[in-house]
Amino acid sequence: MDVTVVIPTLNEEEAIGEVVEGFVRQGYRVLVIDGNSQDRTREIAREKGAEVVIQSGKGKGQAVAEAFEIVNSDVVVLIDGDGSYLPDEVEKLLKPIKKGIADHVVGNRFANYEKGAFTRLNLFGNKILNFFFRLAYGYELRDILSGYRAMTRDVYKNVDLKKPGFEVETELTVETIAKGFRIMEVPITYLKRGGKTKLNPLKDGFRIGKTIYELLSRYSPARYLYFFGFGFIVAGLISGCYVVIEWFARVTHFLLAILTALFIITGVQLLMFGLIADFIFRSNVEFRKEIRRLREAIEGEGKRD
Ligand SMILES: Nc1nc2c(ncn2[C@@H]2O[C@H](COP(=O)(O)OP(=O)(O)O)[C@@H](O)[C@H]2O)c(=O)[nH]1
Ligand SMILES: [Mg+2]
Repeated sequence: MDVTVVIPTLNEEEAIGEVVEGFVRQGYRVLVIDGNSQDRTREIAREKGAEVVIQSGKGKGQAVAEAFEIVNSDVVVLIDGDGSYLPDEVEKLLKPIKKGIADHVVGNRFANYEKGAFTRLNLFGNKILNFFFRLAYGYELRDILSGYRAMTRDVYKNVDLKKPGFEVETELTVETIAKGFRIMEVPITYLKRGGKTKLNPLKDGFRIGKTIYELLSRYSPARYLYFFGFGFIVAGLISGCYVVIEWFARVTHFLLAILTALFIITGVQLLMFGLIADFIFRSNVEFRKEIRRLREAIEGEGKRD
């Protein structure tokens, strides 16, 4: 299996050498995609044996998308250049892909993290965003924002990355499940980073939350509609109870009664639309899976001939 390690960097001179060396030592090809660092990042990376490219745009997301266009190996490993992940643990990520049981493997940092690797705000934000993700998408994942992952060519060539910045991990995760690829998590170690973080916990945290929500309407429209429909029905039930209680006390609220009916009808309609959307979405995913399976079967035949 031909593997390329992709490392997006922005002023990571403190740690990049060790990260690149850790992979080169194991015989992997390393591509550093740099955001025009103002320190010695590129020089050090080259010295240690990485290929270095300067990204054409701005942000980690843009850098990753560009790297995915340049690379064409069977598998891509994505990792931060800040020394917070261990190159020696890469086998853990590659194993499920080699075994053929996953297309995208994410290193779960919560399994084993060094004290101080997450700030308190960071830990809290991560937990909230992961919880929000599980609620919205119904996928049992614990660390959607991890920066250490491995993907097959099928995945990294097919994901649509539109966001420039730190929303990239969210997009990678959502795109993978929406397109019917198999994603799984494996426990990894997470260390305190060398150098300063480029992520602003509030601003980027908010952007990530917004991305989880936005992608939901595109990829799990059913749940999006269920949320709305459920809201309308609850509102209808509350105003309905009020109308009925008042009616027993011989007070009739005509307007509120009409509003109640509208709330409930709208709510039920939305649930029905959700059901239909869910059906279309699911069969779409199934179709993609089936097409991929067929293509693999045909390619397999071709090789045998
Ligand atoms: N090429 C490129 N890399 C970036 C940019 N912003 C951050 N990075 C790199 O992306 C990786 C993750 O960023 P980091 O600050 O560690 O975020 P955190 O892990 O979420 O705290 C690091 O290797 C950064 O150097 C950017 O604009 N361009
Ligand atoms: Mg980092």
